[in-house]
Amino acid sequence: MNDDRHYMERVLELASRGTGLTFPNPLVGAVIVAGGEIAGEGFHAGAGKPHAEIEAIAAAGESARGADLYLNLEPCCHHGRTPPCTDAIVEAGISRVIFGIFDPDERVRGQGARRLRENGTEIETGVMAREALELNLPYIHRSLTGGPFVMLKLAVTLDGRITLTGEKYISCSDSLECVHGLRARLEAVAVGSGTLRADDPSLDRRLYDRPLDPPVRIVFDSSLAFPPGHPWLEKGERVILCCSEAADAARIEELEGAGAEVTRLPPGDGGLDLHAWRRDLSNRGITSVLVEGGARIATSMMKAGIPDRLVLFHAPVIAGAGEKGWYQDDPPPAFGEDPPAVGGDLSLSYVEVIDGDVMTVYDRKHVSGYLEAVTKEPGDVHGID
Ligand code: AOF
Ligand code: ZN
Repeated sequence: MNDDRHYMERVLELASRGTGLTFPNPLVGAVIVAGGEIAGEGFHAGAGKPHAEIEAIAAAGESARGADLYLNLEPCCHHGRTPPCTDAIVEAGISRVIFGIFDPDERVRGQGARRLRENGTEIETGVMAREALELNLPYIHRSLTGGPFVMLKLAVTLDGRITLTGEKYISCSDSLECVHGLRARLEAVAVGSGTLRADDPSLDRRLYDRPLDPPVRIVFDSSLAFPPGHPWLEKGERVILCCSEAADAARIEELEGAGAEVTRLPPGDGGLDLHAWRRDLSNRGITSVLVEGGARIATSMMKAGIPDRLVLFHAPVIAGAGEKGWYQDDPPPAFGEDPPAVGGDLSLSYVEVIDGDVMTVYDRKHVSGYLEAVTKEPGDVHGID
């Protein structure tokens, strides 16, 4: 393995320590290398806290002068909640900055790299870009589109069912841990009220490898059956209930009084208008959502073309026709009629074997295009504009 890859792996490891803590900010790690040795490290631990570069520069002290700085993301050059990292890098005398991907935040977009070059810092980009993109995919999506990143995840049997009578879980325990990892990476989790009633899920991150607060819970609940005395509300956790415009005003008041946020959505195919839902989440500042079913919500999501990524955990079991399929083709197309084109621009992104299960990850076309978007230097680097 070459040195750049070696140090970038460490950067990614450090960056992921911020998992679940940095919304709406990205995960960023930093490693300073002087004379072939790591002289300082850092990571971004939360919005408003110091950026990874600043932590690493503080740890390296004087040895940062003339050293190399490795980062997964282009350094910022703007005054946000914290001052620009580019200034700190120049001031510390770092001579070379190696980063994975450009920061698509419109306040950065190549200007961080440009600022450093103008100050005589050598720049290298694209090291482990694919991994750097994957780590911050929700952040990249939100920066490029303005909307939340929506991932639809389902555990299915070999015959595509999502229920198995007598079993709470279809997938193996390692897959379950993997799901808690997804919940940690995304800000919110969404389910339909049917799933909530049937499974009484915790929708927390308890199997993640360190303690994390639960994600924001979103429930599709047209008629507001959600109980105002639900433990999530009693513990003061954030809950967003999505109901129809016809929902009872007194019930809305009662649930809001119990601490829930309630959003009334216009009707859409199979229930509520999911495009309006996505806009509403954006207005509430939600950056990413893991949609965990059930079948009704999964089907509506697919029909409306909402999920940016689809993740299926396939368990090696056949459930049979008595169990529920994840996609509810209702009514089924007549013989000889083409099925509706659903999820037409999804393509396989990668596959992972997880103990006895197989995880397949499909991305929409725009998501597959992000690698090019974050590795190509944005704008004009020669200063003509
Ligand atoms: C970096 N290193 O560790 C992070 C960066 O509100 P602020 O000041 O924290 O700025 C947030 C923006 O800064 C965020 O949108 C992204 O562009 C960048 N985050 N950049 O160089 C870091 N967290
Ligand atoms: Zn910064």
